[in-house]
Amino acid sequence: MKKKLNVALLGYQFMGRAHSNAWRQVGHFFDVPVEPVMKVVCGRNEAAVSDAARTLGWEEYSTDWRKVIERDDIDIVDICTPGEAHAEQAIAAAEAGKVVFCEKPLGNTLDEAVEMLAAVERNKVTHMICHNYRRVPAVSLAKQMIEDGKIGRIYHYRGTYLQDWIVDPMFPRVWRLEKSKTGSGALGDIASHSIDLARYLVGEITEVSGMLKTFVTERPLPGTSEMAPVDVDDAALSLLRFENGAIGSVEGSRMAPGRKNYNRFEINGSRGSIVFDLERMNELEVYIDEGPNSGFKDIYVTDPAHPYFAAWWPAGHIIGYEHTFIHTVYELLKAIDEGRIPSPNFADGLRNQRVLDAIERSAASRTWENV
Ligand code: SOE
Repeated sequence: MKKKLNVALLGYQFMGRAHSNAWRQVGHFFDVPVEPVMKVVCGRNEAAVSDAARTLGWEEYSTDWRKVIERDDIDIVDICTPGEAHAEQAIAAAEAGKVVFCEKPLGNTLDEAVEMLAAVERNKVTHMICHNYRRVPAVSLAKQMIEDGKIGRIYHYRGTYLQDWIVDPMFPRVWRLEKSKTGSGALGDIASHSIDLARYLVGEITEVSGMLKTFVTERPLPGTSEMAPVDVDDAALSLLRFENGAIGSVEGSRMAPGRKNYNRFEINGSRGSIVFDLERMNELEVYIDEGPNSGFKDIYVTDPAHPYFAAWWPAGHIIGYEHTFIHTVYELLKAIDEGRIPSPNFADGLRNQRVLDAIERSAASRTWENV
């Protein structure tokens, strides 16, 4: 019989729901080496968290995450709370010897991220950050192709992550628009994913020249007409220099009408190019230079031979956003079983946060900044 590991989920809103679904489904589709048990979900509001436990499939609920982390029967702590709670919760979980799985960005500040990595290393616990887009089959395929040298030496990375959910100036000032709760705006929330993909696919970023912009500086507090300041960026834009000589750019904006979850990258190398767009996530556009008749081709990444697809449906039966979390959790379970630290982990989270911090410094100084 497989070893069972009890999971505690902190936070049950959007990301918590995606993670709950992953914990529930992973063992149905993948041959998991250890079996996760959805033990307890935590939240501040008792009525809402008890409802979440019932609808999302958790055995128990609690309004006290500290007590849950102290429990001997909890093995994995999954952190899906707003950024302001990440550091305290992750450090407490590490001190209690738990596996720590944390949403991005790692902390609200660089200092928090430094402390979080130190805590998991000091306590020798398994740790992972949830940059789920690495686990889109088309993105994993892009990684394989780059590693196999298919597009040669990489010259350019262009990462673009655009959304439009706050274009309306009367959209309320929710927690994602408050620096004390979330650290930064589009920069940490979505550009951080493009930065993670840049690091995963191209390499380390060493220098940035960044710009941040808040177009709508006041918004109504939720449920009222009282206006409150917005102190995070609506849009973040940066040029990048990579250690391996490549150059690139990253853009995150929530002010791009019509762009719902447009997480796109284009990579150009000496022998070809690769393009990915999350809004067509089962496809990868690839150009390999094969002489005058070369052209971009669309690879339909749904074949059992493609990453993760053997676990799903026959070719052509597409998968979606939620599958990326299932794949991420599967990678975590394999790493736990094999006694190794999975990827991406808190060291990646810290490295990402150093890039975010450098972009903020550069936006303030209006000069290039080292990461
Ligand atoms: C924000 O709108 C958000 O939900 C991010 O927080 C997620 O990380 C991203 O994957 C989708 O957009």
